[in-house]
Amino acid sequence: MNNEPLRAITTDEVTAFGRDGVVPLPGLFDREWIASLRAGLERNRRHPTDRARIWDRDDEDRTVFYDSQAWQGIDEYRSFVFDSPAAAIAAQLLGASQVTFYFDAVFVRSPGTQFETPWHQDEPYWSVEGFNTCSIWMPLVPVKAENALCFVPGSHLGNKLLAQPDFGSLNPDGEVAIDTVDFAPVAEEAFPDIEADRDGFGVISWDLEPGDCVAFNSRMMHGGSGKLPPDTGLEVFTTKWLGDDVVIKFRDHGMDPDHSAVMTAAGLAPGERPSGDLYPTVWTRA
Ligand SMILES: O=C(O)CCC(=O)C(=O)O
Repeated sequence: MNNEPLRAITTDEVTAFGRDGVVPLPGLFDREWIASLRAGLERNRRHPTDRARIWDRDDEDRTVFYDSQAWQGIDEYRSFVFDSPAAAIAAQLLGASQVTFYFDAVFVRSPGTQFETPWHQDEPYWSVEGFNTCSIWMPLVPVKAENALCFVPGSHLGNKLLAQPDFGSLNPDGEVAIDTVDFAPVAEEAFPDIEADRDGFGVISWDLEPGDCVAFNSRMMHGGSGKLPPDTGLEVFTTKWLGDDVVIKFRDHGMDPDHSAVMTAAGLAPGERPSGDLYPTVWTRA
């Protein structure tokens, strides 16, 4: 399994990440990483954490499975966090002096699932704040651009708090054991209807193969993945990385996943940098 990216990240890719907030990065992870993560995902499906939930289940029992922060119980995820090139890739894109791991999340769609991820930004849900963040979205199976996660380029540069969808409400199987709150009372603006004018918003996505990834800033507007053909499923493994300016912030509304309890139990407080066993600094500039 490769510890360094399979090829060098180009200056153009670093520039695109800063300018657009998102960049596709083909061919960075070898097939052993993909096989290992798929094995981990299979066990994660059999032994979900208490943060797991079904985002959607349709009449034909097709589902979207979600779990997060499973890395401590799944060796393959843990190994990816510490031994894969992911932290170094994030460091290069962010120009960071150190990169801290925040959490992992998986999104698994059974073949033919029509459910599309609602458009949103990540940072408003997080228990941290800061501009220097990098999510690495890795499909573990081939995905076409029309089914992959989509982005509004440059949307990481807006700084208004938009009304985000309540992901806690996504669970047709019953109550979600988390306490999420609607953003509407605190939002300055409604979230724009991206689907109504995809061309106007310049929506982009890419065909991706296992070993490719898309890196994006957590302030990016993204969503729209799904609507799969009947014979095609989608398995996605994501990791979230924090650069230099990110500190803990507990929000009044909508934290999901809400890390405030585990952070507090670990002795971490708002304003501090996430650290310790739960939030390891995996990469530091030599
Ligand atoms: O893969 C998806 O459908 C959603 C991914 C996502 O929203 C994220 O990684 O922040």
